[in-house]
Amino acid sequence: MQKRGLFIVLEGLDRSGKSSQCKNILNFFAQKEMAAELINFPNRETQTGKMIDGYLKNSDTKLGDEVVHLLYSTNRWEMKEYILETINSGTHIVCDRYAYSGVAYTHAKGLDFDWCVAPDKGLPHPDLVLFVNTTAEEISKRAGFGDERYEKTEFQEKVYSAFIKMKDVEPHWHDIEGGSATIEEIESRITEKISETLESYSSGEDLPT
Ligand code: T5A
Ligand code: NA
Repeated sequence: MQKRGLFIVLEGLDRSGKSSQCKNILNFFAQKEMAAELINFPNRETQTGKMIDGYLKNSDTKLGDEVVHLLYSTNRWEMKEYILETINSGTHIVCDRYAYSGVAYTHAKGLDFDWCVAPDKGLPHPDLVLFVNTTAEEISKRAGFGDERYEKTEFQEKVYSAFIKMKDVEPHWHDIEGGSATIEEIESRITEKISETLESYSSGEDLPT
């Protein structure tokens, strides 16, 4: 029986290096001759994604915090079947941000934690959530920081605290020490954890719930 693919999520603050690491993970799988695909949220290509993109790039766009939260969640629900089909066909998924970002960013705006969690309940559950743990102060020094709506140090500090809250409620959460580590150092921490997971999950196993 063919083994299903792993569903791996990368999380972290803006500019924490998630996209760079996602590419590294794809290379890691390619070297092992394993099929893997990259997806990312927000998926700016879909109907809801275009609304989110406009909201992020243009600070004049007025959408209530609840509306934005539900758009982000819907944007994930649009991809539910695709995620399940891909994994069940034996292809690994590397996912740049997921429901954890959804909760962290909206909770950071002051909305109730449980309310933030609710709309994503029932989505495919990842095997591994890799949190690139880099603080707001560290990322504020990076290239491009400040280009989009949420890229303000004070707000990123709140997002960071909200991510830390999720550690306690997500059993598949793994901190990857970011900080002053180089892209290569972070990459080796990530691939070590993925190698471990590849060995420990068993054939035909369903996604964790
Ligand atoms: N959002 C998202 C919500 O509010 N709710 C949700 O439900 C979801 C899914 C857009 C925004 O949407 C919010 C969160 C975001 O504010 P996005 O499109 O994923 O989300 O945007 P970002 O996460 O901001 O993407 P970035 O490209 O800005 O950040 P990455 O992917 O974390 O970082 P990356 O790899 O592009 O690197 C950024 C820079 O840092 C350097 C890189 O070379 C690059 O210049 N860098 C490092 N420098 C030093 N040391 C390292 N270790 C480095 N790693 C990378
Ligand atoms: Na950004």
